Amino acid sequence: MAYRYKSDLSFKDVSSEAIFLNRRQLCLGAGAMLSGNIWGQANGAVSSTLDEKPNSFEQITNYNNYYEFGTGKGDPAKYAGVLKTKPWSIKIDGLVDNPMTLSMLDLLKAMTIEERIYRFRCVEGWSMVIPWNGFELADLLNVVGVKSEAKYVSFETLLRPDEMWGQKRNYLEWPYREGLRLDEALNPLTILATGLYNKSLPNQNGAPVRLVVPWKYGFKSIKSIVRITLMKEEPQTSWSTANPREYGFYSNVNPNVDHPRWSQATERRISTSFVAKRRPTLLFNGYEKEVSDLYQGMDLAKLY
Ligand SMILES: Nc1nc2c(c(=O)[nH]1)N[C@H]1C(S)=C(S)[C@@H](COP(=O)(O)O)O[C@H]1N2
Ligand SMILES: [Mo]
Repeated sequence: MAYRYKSDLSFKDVSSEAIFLNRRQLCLGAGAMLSGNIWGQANGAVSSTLDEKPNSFEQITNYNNYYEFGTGKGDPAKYAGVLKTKPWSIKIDGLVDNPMTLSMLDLLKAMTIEERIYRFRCVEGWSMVIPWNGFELADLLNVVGVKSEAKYVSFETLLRPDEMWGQKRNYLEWPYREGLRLDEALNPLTILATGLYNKSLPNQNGAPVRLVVPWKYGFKSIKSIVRITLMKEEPQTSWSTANPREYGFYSNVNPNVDHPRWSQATERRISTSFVAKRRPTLLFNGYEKEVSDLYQGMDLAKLY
């Protein structure tokens, strides 16, 4: 049995919606899975214990960054609906023993979907708490087999300008690309998310499958993935290509390393209150215990 990370966030203080859905899922369990078209519904363990209230489904699905559908926070909710996410497949290639193209259904059959309630921090200075459903990226990489020369993982979003109108603008190089060092990709916190609040991932959040790396700034968590490539060299990424001084490859959440144009010492938790509440930014977004070993001996101000 693989070791499973237990989230420090739990259902104790979670909204009634989550508790309702979770119970419903337990009751429907087998039936829902048999239908085979409820993508991303949890069928595995629900991780546990904790103290921060998740943002509402409403907040998580209406305040987004997804530049393929425009740069406004409300644009993805408005425009992402046109993206066709069925059928969908992910190609896994590069330095792997068994390169393959997996359909979304194959992927969901092979993986155990669990719930992970994570803090989420955008480089712009806002944050949320999001109850994702998904599986560890490591589980998928184990299936394909990573060759020993592989040191990095590169991810690519779908390129389909007819549906993604933002791809006709050149504020970023398309398709959107991201990357991780292999040990970051294998960390048990790193997941591929297929749902949130026990529903299939809404298009604006990166349907049908997106990366979630909770200790890094949100732009590392690439949406609507169609390709994963194992590489020897550090991959090119969209944001560091666009502006290397402002967006580094690592982009770990760090209150002590400011963005060239603003401080990262505090953040604003998205809430319904009109009073702007700022809270201190946590090193590695509060996941220091789980990930600080990855960066032993590295100067995090230089390798930002
Ligand atoms: N393909 C793609 N992935 C993306 C983005 C994007 O524009 N395109 N935006 C990133 C940024 S800046 C953030 S903060 C998160 C936002 O995720 P959310 O909308 O689900 O909160 O997605 C990231 N993944
Ligand atoms: Mo972001």
